[in-house]
Amino acid sequence: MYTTELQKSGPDSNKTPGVLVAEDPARVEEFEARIARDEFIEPKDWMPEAYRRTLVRQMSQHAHSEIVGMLPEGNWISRAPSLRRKAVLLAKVQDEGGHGLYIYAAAETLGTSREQMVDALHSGKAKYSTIFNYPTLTWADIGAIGWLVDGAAIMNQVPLQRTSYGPYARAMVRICKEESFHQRQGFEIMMVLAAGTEAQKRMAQDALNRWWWPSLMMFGPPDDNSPNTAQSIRWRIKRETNDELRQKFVDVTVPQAEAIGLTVPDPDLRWNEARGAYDFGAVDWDEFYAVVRGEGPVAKERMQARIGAWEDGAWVREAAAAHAARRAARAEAA
Ligand code: FAQ
Repeated sequence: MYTTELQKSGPDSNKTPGVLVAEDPARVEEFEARIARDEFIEPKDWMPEAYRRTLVRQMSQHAHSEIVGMLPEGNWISRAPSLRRKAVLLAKVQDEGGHGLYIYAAAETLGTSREQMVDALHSGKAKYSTIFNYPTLTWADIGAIGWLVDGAAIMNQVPLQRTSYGPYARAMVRICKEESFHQRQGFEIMMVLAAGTEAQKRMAQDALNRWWWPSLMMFGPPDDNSPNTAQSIRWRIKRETNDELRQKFVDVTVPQAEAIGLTVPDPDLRWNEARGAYDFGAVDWDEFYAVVRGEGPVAKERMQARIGAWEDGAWVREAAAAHAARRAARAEAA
């Protein structure tokens, strides 16, 4: 029985954090059988409280990542080198905003409000992906983000199309299609720069050098140090582990770098014939945990931008709520 250890609050006492309440074993058994049959769990279905909390944690972090992830690229819309690049980047950044909204909406079906999730982000209680705490210094960084960051995001999100919670899985279907376009536009930027002047090629290589290791960190800590993976795999929330996905990403991306004449900044990288996969060097996990703790190079700027945008947008939320209330009152009167 998994629930008793994880259970911090039961369905009847879930406002009391820290209270250990066992779930009804018959309901848990039925829930586990549904998971084993690969059925989707839907919002009105019974679910263990720990399953619900795990989903809210992962989905809200995921939604926050999409929204915070708009900032590094948004920063380059006004400086894109051509009208075509500007239009494409604008569309991409808007897509990321849309992804955040789908996932927030899916998370709300678990009984948490958008305000609660946003408040957790702004107060530092909720995490967002470490990758968005690094600065975008040159135009090539926009290529590197599309190629590597969206590439890593797709690798992680394709299996999430079969995650066990229905609304999350369905949101992922559209998101993956859009991420695929994002990855290609990033790769195309890198391809053009890598085939350009010496200075452009240097710029592309420098972006790859800076974004490679943080991209590998996106997959989370190694499996033997990942407190959530085992249970999330049992619940089929995660379909593949952090290390499995990281390996797949390396295997797919290294030949892409070679194809455009760029060098992956890892002296230990080599093809392992026996494994049919690349061996790669050690990720700097001290850096990862420092960034998770909020010590990333531009972490403060990112949070200031998000909090500022939320405060500046208050009048829009108020006006929309007033409009909805007036419409509802009119409909009731009619
Ligand atoms: N950054 O036990 P695990 C994108 C935390 S979307 C920060 O392995 P889990 C699109 C983790 O929360 C990118 N924190 O955790 C885009 C946990 O802490 P907690 C986001 C991290 O959940 C592209 C602790 O470490 N994608 O990029 C990170 O089983 C371009 C222990 O870790 C998703 O969120 C990290 N990298 O596995 C947008 C996908 N890794 O919460 C704009 C959905 C781990 O217990 C531009 N999420 N932590 O306090 C997932 O698949 C999982 O949540 C993982 C982590 C794999 C991220």
